[in-house]
Amino acid sequence: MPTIYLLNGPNLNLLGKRQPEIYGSETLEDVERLCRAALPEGWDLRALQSNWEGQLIDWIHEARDHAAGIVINPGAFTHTSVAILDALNAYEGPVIEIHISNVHKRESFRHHSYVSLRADGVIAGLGIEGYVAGVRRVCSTR
Ligand code: CA2
Repeated sequence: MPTIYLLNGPNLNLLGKRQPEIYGSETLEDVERLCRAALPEGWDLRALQSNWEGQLIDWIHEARDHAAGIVINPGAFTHTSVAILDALNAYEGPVIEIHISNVHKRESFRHHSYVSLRADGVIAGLGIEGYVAGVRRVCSTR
């Protein structure tokens, strides 16, 4: 069964619990529920969140053999992590980068993304709808 890896990075476990003016009031559980609802028949989702860079990298390595695509919000690692970029470069399927907020409307340090050097698509500023669009895109490119 084709499986999408939905990866969320640091602090995104707080979604819906803090800073609703930036990130909205929906939780990560809501994200997973909406993404599952968007899956075509016969597809599966593996939804994972970690505050640890190495854990995210291990899941990206696992995705090499198990995932039909990766939908990833790397959180602040977006702007810092060559290691996550390297891991994604070793993955062959589609990669969609998601940001809940419009990072380009925010501080300049959020304007650069290492992950965008690999991502096949980048969605920013659509709130949690961006994740659903990312999942739909992976399904339609297969
Ligand atoms: O807009 C996004 O999705 C970000 O990836 C979120 C990251 C931020 O560092 C990026 O620049 C843009 C931060 C995630 C923190 O998430 C929280 C959610 C609720 C409350 C506190 C933090």
